[in-house]
Amino acid sequence: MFEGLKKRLSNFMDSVVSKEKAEIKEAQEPAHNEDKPTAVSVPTHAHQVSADHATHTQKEEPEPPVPAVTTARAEEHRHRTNETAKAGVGAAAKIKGIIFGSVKLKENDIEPFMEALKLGLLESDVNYEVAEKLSENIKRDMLSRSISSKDLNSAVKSIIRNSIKGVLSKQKSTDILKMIKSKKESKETPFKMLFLGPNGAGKTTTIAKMAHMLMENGFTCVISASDTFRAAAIEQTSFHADKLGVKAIKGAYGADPASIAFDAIAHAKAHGIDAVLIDSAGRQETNKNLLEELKKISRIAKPDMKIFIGESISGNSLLDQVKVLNDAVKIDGIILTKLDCDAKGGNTLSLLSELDIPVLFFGIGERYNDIIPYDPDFIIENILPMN
Ligand SMILES: Nc1nc2c(ncn2[C@@H]2O[C@H](COP(=O)(O)OP(=O)(O)OP(=O)(O)O)[C@@H](O)[C@H]2O)c(=O)[nH]1
Ligand SMILES: [Mg+2]
Repeated sequence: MFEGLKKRLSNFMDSVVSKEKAEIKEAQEPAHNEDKPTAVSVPTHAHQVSADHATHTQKEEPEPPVPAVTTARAEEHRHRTNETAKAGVGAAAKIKGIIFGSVKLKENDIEPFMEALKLGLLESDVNYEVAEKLSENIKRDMLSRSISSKDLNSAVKSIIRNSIKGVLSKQKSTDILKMIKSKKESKETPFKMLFLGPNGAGKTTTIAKMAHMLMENGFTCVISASDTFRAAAIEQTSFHADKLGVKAIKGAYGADPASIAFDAIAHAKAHGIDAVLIDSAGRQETNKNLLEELKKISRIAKPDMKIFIGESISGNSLLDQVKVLNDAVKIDGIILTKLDCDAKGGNTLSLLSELDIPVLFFGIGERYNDIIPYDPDFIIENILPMN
């Protein structure tokens, strides 16, 4: 799951951390060496005075007492020498935080990594603007903080995780189950959901998963088999409906999908059913006729939610697909499928950063319960686990 992004981000983190560690080590080594010799390496005036005295007198005279003033000067010199040595250590320490235990990264230090990060994000299907924004955020965070030199690894990781979380958490929270409940309580059932998106993205499977979820939460539902276009689409819907014990409203192949949705809504109203799940034929965003058909279903069914079903593995095209369909019918929510496959994951970041449409669920397999609510922490744990 999110394999590409995961690899890029941990490579980035490892390279920043190992460079910093190497520099800390380098800065520490001279610091240790300087500590020891400074106190003894610089001869004091006191020693020099007594040595000169011994050479010049050539006699075994008792050494005269060192004048008080000389001792004071020697002390002062020793003190100054030690201070100079400390200042040397201090400079290294300031850069790499040996004394204070923290590192302050500098722009020049991290610039090459930021370029590598941006490239890595692009290769993981994050689009250009988002890759730029994200690496700017990460860079700003890195430069603005003192990072604990003892725990560089987790400190750098936290910075990256927080930047990504900023992108992932900006969407408004949308709880479909709550929405269905409140419509039911105000006796305005059914709650209508239209599922749309490209061919093979997982619309019909996701409808079956949603029906299963609704029933598990005590709601009743009916499925509108409104894909009258693709061969075997109606049988596929019936298969799931039968398995789940849910009614599917069907028509003939080639029939008007909007009229089938209309019938399903009428059925739900007549039987006090809580929700209608409307399937639709897969369409490419470039197919004008199918876009018109979608607008018609939307006009007639008046869905409470139009939900785009997109594949997490569809790379950079995902964002464009959503934009075109959003222009056509205004999308209220997104479900990303196939996260169990080897998705690079970057397109999820792009989607959340670029659009103001909430991601509702993730599809993580082919079974009915392979669907989980959108959760930024789930993504972050997947792409850069804390432990
Ligand atoms: N691994 C995995 N497979 C999925 C997931 N969701 C759907 N699929 C599979 O994707 C394939 C296509 O799913 P459908 O539900 O038929 O997709 P669709 O969008 O209705 O397709 P069309 O009706 O042809 O446009 C099926 O084999 C599903 O089992 C998912 O989350 N993970
Ligand atoms: Mg389908």
